[in-house]
Amino acid sequence: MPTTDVSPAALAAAVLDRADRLAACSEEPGRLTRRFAPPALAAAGDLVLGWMGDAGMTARRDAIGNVVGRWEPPGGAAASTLLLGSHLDTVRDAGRYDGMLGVLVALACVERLRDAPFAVEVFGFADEEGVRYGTAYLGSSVVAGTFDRDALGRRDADGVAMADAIAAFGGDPAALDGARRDREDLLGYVEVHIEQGPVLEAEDLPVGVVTGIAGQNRAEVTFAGVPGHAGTVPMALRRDALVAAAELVTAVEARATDGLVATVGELRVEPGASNVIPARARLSVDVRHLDDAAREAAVADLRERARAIASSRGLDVAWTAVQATGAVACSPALMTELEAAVADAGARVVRLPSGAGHDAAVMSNLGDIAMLFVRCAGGISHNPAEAVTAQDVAVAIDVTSRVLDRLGR
Ligand code: HGY
Ligand code: MN
Ligand code: MN
Repeated sequence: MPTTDVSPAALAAAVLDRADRLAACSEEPGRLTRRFAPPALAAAGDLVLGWMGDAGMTARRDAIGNVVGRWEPPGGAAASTLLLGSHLDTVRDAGRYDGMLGVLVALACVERLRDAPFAVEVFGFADEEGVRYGTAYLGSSVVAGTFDRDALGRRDADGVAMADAIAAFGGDPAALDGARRDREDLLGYVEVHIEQGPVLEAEDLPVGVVTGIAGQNRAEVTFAGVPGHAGTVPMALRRDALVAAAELVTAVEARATDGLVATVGELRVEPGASNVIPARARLSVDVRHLDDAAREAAVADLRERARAIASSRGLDVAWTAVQATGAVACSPALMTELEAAVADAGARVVRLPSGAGHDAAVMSNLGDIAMLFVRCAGGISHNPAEAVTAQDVAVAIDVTSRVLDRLGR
């Protein structure tokens, strides 16, 4: 839906309408779940490719299925490029703005761009959340050249290997290295994203400038005990895998102190019958902190605690480190541009860290990064109640456009 009125307010309305259209692309009826590589993600990517084409961009998919649009200035091939974007995949039962807002605001800024001394590329990354394979940032890690090829063998809950999912999605597992973006012409990467927290609402501000992105560890822990009859095995003789997992879950919560957050979001029990003592319990552990040493110390403590719990209960335990991403600082030079643009747009400047992970953390391997947070209602995210206002989206479009203007001078 190309818009002739390119005012931030008009484009903000288009962004919200497009977010609604993308939200209809779901794997599950009645709620928004769009993991890596199902037809729902293909449909969402096709919509974005169409809008990119309408905006005068050359649009394509890369080897892992990211959608990439490139806008060239009227004068032809530019010597440098600014990267914008965010992700198009979602968590389960997700909100419609986490990721998608950044792609759509970037697209809106291109729609109002008339001239610039550089090109602009907009990325809609195919997998940032890592819901299907447990590893976050599949899309941006391919672009940044940090993709871990060992992950190609990981299997999803249905036993589908990642390499097969990529091929079925139309990508090419053998061409992932070639999809790495050169860094020579890059001005940097700027990502617009909902805050997913309460600070901007508390400050009564539409946008904020991000200082850094917390590091995160993802692990899978499996306790293995002995299945048995729920009615006949005496409590003292049990080797119950789920009770051990429950002990670790409360230990994870107890370890989250001094700015550290830790979460168990997944728990699978086998064989999974009410009258069978659990033989195996597999849980995810997610640990975050802005300070890498604090995060790594907490992971080491929890790993030791899992071993002690298993030992005290006569069980086996396996702790598999799935992924570790260090904390990343945003580029001071790009932050200065964002802060000036926020001030020029008439908003008070506030700086805030990101507890959530973002593709920008991975894109920092290519060069300078910066992020603009947009207020979201109640700070709610990873939840269908996720919401933004058209007014705040208009400010985000205005500020991001001003950043492009400032970088062009
Ligand atoms: O988990 C995160 O921080 C992000 O939503 N991927
Ligand atoms: Mn998310
Ligand atoms: Mn996100």
